[in-house]
Amino acid sequence: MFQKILIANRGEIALRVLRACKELGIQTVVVHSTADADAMHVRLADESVCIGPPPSRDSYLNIHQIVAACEITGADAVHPGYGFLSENAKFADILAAHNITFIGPSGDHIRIMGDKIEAKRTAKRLGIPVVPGSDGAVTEEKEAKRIAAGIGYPVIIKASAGGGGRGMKVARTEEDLEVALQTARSEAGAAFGDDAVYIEKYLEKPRHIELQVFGDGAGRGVHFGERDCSLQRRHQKVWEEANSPALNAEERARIGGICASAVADLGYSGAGTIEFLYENGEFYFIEMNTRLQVEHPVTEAITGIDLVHEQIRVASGGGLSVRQEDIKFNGHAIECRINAEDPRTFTPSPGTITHFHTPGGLGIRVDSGVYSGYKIPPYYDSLIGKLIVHGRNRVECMMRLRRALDEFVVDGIKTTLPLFRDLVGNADIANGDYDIHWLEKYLAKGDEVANS
Ligand code: MV4
Repeated sequence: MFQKILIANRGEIALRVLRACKELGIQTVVVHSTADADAMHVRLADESVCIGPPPSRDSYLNIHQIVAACEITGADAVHPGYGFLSENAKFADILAAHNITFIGPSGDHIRIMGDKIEAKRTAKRLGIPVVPGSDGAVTEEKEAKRIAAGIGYPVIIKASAGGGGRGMKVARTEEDLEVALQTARSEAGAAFGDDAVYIEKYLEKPRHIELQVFGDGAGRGVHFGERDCSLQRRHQKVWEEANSPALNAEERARIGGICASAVADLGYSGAGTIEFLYENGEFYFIEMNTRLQVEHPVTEAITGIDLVHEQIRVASGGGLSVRQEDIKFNGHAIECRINAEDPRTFTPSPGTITHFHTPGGLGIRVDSGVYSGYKIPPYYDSLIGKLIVHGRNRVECMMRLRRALDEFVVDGIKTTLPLFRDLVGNADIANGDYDIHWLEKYLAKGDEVANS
């Protein structure tokens, strides 16, 4: 087991990882920018190292400074959290070269999944159902038209170096295709320095359902069920739940089994998320994320398993603590992402939190790095906390969530809490009847968040 883990992140996820380390009796080091000297993760860690000025590229993304902080403190492993360097293959490789364990998959696995064409090719080879489309990159208009005619319009053109919604163009007819292909290629070249694009059938009203998987790096793979993350705005998740209101136990076991054996065959190590679009009872792979995700607590709530413990165990060579048959799905969990943003416009609202009071009671978890009197710096992501609610079933979970939202107080800044107070009263949400476009349509109607 590791003696000392360096946490290369900030905010709620730095705290999340700290808690797991403390439970396992592992010493902790955090790195921080000058803007985060007063942050909770700095206060709670055993040691801290200031690694640079506020901009992320000079601090949380500064590989040399982070490696130096490991050498100075004698950390034998790094947990990258999510975002920042968590899916940076070069960072994983550099740590390995310094005999420091990256708590995550190998640089090679990160690299494969970071290239969306390679990821899709790999998924298909491993028996995961993918969206019908081109076999690799498309450059010529003639070829694009032939593929699109084969799968049928509408089609979507995606950047291989994109992901998470960046660099996509929909073509509804053959007339649209030429412009869509050229725009997608030039935008991808400008944004990512790689103009490779691929074509897929465009699914009109899917849900976004993702499978939590784990590999032990030695040929074993398990799945921890799915999360429904369809409620998004501009590719930012807002509300996530486990299980998906759209799936039954048979569908879960089937797609879960496919994902677990794919991860095993790949020799994958650590936590991963296999993202699907789900429409008319069918799953279509879109991407794989090679990190712990923001929304992992809903999976922890329904399985009772600490996924960060599992990451640390696997990275240290101790293997997974569970076999597939030990993983049971109990009840229902919902996560609300509380952002320091205007609930109507989503404009960031940094500043001082004058009062912060979190809900409590059975089935309530709040993961947050902020406190009363804390000043939110303007440099980073606006997530200030996550409310995770668990109930024996979805109805109980929703009742408890409504109550927890009533108790939650965040004064001094604007937050997205009023949006969630509206959503818990909505009939479609109560029925679990939503797709990836539901939230944007709801927000466009503009008659919600009346009492914010
Ligand atoms: C799609 C799609 C429809 N058809 N692919 C957006 C994020 C990126 N991970 C993939 N995305 C999409 N890919 C096909 N073939 C629709 C989206 C999409 C979306 C996906 C998940 C959650 C929210 C979304 C919002 C708009 C578009």
